[in-house]
Amino acid sequence: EPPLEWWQTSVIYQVYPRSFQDSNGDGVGDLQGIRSRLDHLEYINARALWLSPMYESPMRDFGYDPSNITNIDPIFGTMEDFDELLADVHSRGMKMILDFIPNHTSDLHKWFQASKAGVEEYKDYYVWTDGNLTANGTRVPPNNWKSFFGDSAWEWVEERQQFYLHQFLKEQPDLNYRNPKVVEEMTNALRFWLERGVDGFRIDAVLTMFESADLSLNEPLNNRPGAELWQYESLEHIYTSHQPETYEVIAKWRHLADEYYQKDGNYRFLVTEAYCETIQQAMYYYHTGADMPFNFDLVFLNRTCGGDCVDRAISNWMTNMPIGKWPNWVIGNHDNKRIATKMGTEFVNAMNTLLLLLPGTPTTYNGEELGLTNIEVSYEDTQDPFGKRFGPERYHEVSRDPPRSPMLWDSTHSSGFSNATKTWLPVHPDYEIFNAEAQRKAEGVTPLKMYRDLSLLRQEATFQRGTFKPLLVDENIYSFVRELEGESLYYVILNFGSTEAQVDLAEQGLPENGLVKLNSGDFHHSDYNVGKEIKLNKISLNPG
Ligand code: ISL
Repeated sequence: EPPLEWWQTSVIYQVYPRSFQDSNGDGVGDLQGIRSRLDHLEYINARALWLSPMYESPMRDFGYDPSNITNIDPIFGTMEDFDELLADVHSRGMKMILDFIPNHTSDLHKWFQASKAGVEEYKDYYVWTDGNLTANGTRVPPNNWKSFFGDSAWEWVEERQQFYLHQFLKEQPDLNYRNPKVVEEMTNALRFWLERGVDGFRIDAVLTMFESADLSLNEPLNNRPGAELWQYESLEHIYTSHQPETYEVIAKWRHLADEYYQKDGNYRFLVTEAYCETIQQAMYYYHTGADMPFNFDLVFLNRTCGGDCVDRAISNWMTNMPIGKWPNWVIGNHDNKRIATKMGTEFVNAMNTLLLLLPGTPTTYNGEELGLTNIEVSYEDTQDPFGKRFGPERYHEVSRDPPRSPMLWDSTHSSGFSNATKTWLPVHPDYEIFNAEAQRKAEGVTPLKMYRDLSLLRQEATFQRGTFKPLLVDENIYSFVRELEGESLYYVILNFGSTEAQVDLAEQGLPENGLVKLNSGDFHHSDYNVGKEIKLNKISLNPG
């Protein structure tokens, strides 16, 4: 067996730069701030840092709308700050993954400005169309395509007398990947960052990179829940999502990444981001040349999900994954509610246990290692453009602000995140008692200490390379075995029910009076019942 690469053995830790650490007192996090918090990544044994966008941007979508993808936004610092952060990451033996946004740029990007003005060279950098002419002489969009953030995906431009496509905000025009110049420009941008020394990319919103060239109508869907609130749900996006041409572009980026790998022996990692309706769609991205597509199956679990439901989510990926590919798990990110809010705080440790002990690469969104809950953000304080669209009555149903609140470091002003009087999003109200420092120093088990221990345990060969087999599964219990012959065997048993459960593993074909003795070497804290003997036919487990 080939040795595992760094992206297989590391925990990937997502840092949302606006909310991690502010170093200059403007209430917004920045690169020097992140640099000053690298000890935290070491503490939890996260060896790869995925940096959400820090590119120059008007911040209509908080950086996912870059106006220059080879420059740093001044709110986050300078290119020098970036180089310093990267150097520090590398000097700790850690890796850095950038967020790469191929689908669109900001409307303020110089390419779009030139395209809008009809400058020959840039005319076809974006997706333009005349639209249809109505009887009364007005132009209307050519089809029913909807933007992810609502309404038509087409925006009229007086200057050019044409519509352009935007699958996200109208300030995020879609690039035209049928133009080889665009592929070349974006490939050069990747090269720019590879030359600076980054170790990989998270490729954003790959599902929308291509649209069918003949602008076919998307299929209307009747009665899908949420469609009245969110127009995007009223269509099946057959012609605007998951187009096969995506494969070729990502394969090209794989070649580029491999060029660098061959040069210096440091593997360059690619992970794609695409929410999929079917598991087949999700698996398609394993074949694009990316090392893996993010697996969002655990992101959508909620409080009503018991052991069997957890098992379905996990088996879905494990049984459909192409042979020879590598699994991965995600429980949260900057677009989704916090896991503690979705599942309840009592399931934080259970979720982090799944994340870290299942086979494959875990990705943790900053704050999930603390079991942070969503914050409530008033409509006045709402920042997310997606949330704002829905108005004061319903913004909370979709707003992505609640999981984007600042990291909680300690009990000082703004939890040590910033010394500004007002931070860009409110700091969680519980920060005085609930923060990283408190969880590190506490006597008993805390989500942070538990996370750290599991993350260290995950370094054992059995968790890296061992087999995986679901064991007892019922409406409460989800359990599995990790085994590496000649090394060790682990049972991981979790109770996703609401009351204490008695588990009899003897019924699962294990020796009736088998005893498991927890080995003190595995854990650092006394509270894990280290040394206590557990009978396999009588295990009592509290929920979580
Ligand atoms: O948010 C989602 C589901 O909860 C997604 O459908 C998401 O909009 C989509 O996967 C793309 O997300 C990414 O690109 C967006 C940006 O707003 C998101 O923050 C980013 O993660 C546009 O660049």
